[in-house]
Amino acid sequence: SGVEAAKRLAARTAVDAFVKNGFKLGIGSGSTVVYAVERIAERARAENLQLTCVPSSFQARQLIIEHGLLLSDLERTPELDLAIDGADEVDEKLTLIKGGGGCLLQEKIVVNAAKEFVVVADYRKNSGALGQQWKKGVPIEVLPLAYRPVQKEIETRFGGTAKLRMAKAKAGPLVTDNGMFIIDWEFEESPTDGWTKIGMELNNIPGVVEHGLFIGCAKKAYFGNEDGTVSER
Ligand code: DER
Repeated sequence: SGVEAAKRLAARTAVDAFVKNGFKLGIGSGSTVVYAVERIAERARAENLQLTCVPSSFQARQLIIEHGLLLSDLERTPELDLAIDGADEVDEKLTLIKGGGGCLLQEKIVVNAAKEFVVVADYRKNSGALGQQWKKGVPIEVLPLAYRPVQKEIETRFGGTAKLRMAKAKAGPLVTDNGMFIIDWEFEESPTDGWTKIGMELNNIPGVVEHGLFIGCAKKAYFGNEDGTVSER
């Protein structure tokens, strides 16, 4: 499909531009990063690249293993050269919403451990301001016991609607790789003075483990377009 081809194009372009021999890589989660891992494995074989890969989810761990790439972890490889991951939305300043796939906690830790972070996405994620394209809100990882007070505090302090994310293939709430719940905070409008202040306040709510606003992390974003071109930001 047009979207899948666009994801693949962005992923392959980013891998070819940034992945170098000897790199310690942080591997993101979701559907776009699958194409990046495919290209990484292709290049590793063709160019005999020595790479070490650290996953940001069970899914990423499976991808690394399935593609025969050297699997490591943050305990053995705490400093990464490059993290590659998708996003749900990217604004003009490269502020991201992530967590649509429920993997934001480990993703943010892996991104933070990397010298550089490159986003790979299809054209639907290319946005002027958060909320213009992505309508499911900011994912927030919370301790299960605290989800109700956290919901109330978010709505009281920031407005909008804070919804507990329910599982699709399981009865009850979605449970993350870390045993947490996710609240999707559907905010009313993008704050004109930027997301930094809200990001810090969200992190200070007792029971919030992490949120899906990635502010000032990404070095570059590649967007695959429907016409077969790639846009960069
Ligand atoms: O859940 C996540 O953070 C994923 O990276 C998500 O933001 C992007 O997933 P996609 O590549 O399947 O759209």
